[in-house]
Amino acid sequence: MRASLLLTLPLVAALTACGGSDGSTGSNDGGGEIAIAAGDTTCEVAKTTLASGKHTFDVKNEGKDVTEVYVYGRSSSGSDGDFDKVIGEVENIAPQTSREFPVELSGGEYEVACKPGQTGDGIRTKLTVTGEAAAKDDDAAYDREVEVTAKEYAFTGLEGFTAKVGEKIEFKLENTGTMQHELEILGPDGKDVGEVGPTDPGKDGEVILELKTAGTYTYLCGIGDHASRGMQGTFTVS
Ligand SMILES: [Cu+2]
Repeated sequence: MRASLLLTLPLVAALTACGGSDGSTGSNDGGGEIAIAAGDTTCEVAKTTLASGKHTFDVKNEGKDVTEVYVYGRSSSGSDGDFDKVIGEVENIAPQTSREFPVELSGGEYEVACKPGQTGDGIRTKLTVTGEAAAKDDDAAYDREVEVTAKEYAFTGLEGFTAKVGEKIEFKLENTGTMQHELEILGPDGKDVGEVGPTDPGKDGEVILELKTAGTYTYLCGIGDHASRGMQGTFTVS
């Protein structure tokens, strides 16, 4: 069934589709949402073979814990890579509520992960997408997310964090303290790579940074004397 689908897909149409596809609703599937039932120990995806194009997943949290759902493609190491590249996600789904998220999928293998408690690798379900593969793996907004918590006067979440050269990391800062904090990242040369700027107590912010050079990076809070009080550390990119 998959093979015949591929054969009937005109190559020319597939090649030109990215330039002029006439609408954001253009799912080759006839549209419609794909339901995901996310429980405390289950993650049921209503449809696990899809045509390439834009799809909307509709997540219902049937569990007792706040959950989040990711769609992962393979990492940059290609067909052998782990499923750890974030293609789409939705977070903070309270129990017994539903959230939707759109994902643009090119041909290939994917995994859906439901993460009850919003932690860990999640409960995984394979997803097969028929149609043309993406030209290169630039279709992800970022490769990985790391969650960092800031309060007086320490960061948590970056202990043991390492990255590969060229990885695009979303640093997500959550301020659980009682005053403003920020997360500044300096490259191996000591120059600014980027930052999540001053963030109010109880709020969060994020920045996507491509870690282009190998070496030791420094992170710190640049507000007042927070860095010298303990809000600083390092991680390695290799
Ligand atoms: Cu601070």
